Amino acid sequence: MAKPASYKFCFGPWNISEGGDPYGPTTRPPQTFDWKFDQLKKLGYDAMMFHDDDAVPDIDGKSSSQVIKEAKALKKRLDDAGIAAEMTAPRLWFSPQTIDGAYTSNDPKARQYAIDRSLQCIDIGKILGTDLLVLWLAREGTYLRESKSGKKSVELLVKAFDKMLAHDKKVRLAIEPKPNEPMDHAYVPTIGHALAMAQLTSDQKRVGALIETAHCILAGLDPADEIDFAMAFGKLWSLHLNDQNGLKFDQDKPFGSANLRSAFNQVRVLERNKYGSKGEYICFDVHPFRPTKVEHTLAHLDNSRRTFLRLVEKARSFDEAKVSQLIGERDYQALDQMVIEHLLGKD
Ligand code: XUL
Ligand code: MN
Repeated sequence: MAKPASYKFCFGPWNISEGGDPYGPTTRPPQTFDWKFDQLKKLGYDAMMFHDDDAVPDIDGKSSSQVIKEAKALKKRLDDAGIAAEMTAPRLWFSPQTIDGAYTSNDPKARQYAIDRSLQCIDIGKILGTDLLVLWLAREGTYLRESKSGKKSVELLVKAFDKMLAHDKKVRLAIEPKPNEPMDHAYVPTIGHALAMAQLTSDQKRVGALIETAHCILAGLDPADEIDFAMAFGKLWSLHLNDQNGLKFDQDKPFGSANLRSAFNQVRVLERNKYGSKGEYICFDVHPFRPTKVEHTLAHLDNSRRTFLRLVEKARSFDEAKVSQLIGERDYQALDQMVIEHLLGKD
């Protein structure tokens, strides 16, 4: 029998966070990048995700030669530690230039800033050895519908994507949809929207998607179905597994924390579609709960990976022949109970 696939894992420096929320200050001291970097391998992870300013802090105040110098120094550190860079992503939602949106801002100077910063982010990715540019379109949407045109915004997004595709013939864009937060309504809320947008670009083969569990749930959709949908198009190039307790603020809970059955179904479709066989990583976009003590600051990352691996075992030991039999008999009551008892440990 062929050896079952093994998975590669990653997280970003922002996933070791300090517990601040809009209603209160941080609850843990910040950890340095160096400390986070050193924990990665110890936790059994293989790669790190980088916003452009995770890779080069205070990026806006630096000359391009300085940015390149710092990216090269980071690449050396990554190589020395045996850590890969999974992706880079322009963090376009912090800057004063993007208050009214980045690629879809009503201000042409803001749009240019967003594009210039994205092209620079592609260059950083190239130095770090990744061709994957993740685009979470945080401020591409509206607080009030009358302030922008949806059709014009699609055109502006496609124009921005085309500039990125032309800038580097190897780069692949992975759009990370999210329906809301920080915006009231985002222009690219689901995987269907992301893949439809890909069709309008100058090189649709290089435009794909990243699915985040919590973002699917915020859109009222089933994460496993979204994964299946993207993989039916060969377009799932990265994944942010986490969890989310319904239609609330973006919670980024540990994987499986709110809905273990949904987590099982996500793992089952990943297994069925052989996610990872083209080098794709399992990334956990998770955060510690606000009350977490400093000594437990890494538990959410360790736990998410452990839960994932346990669910891989559960997916592999799920009696698929029995499933087919029950489907054939249209005995969905028995199928439902079979899933529950399998997850409870009674096989
Ligand atoms: C925001 C989110 C981001 C992206 C990376 O909800 O998920 O952290 O994953 O830019
Ligand atoms: Mn994410």
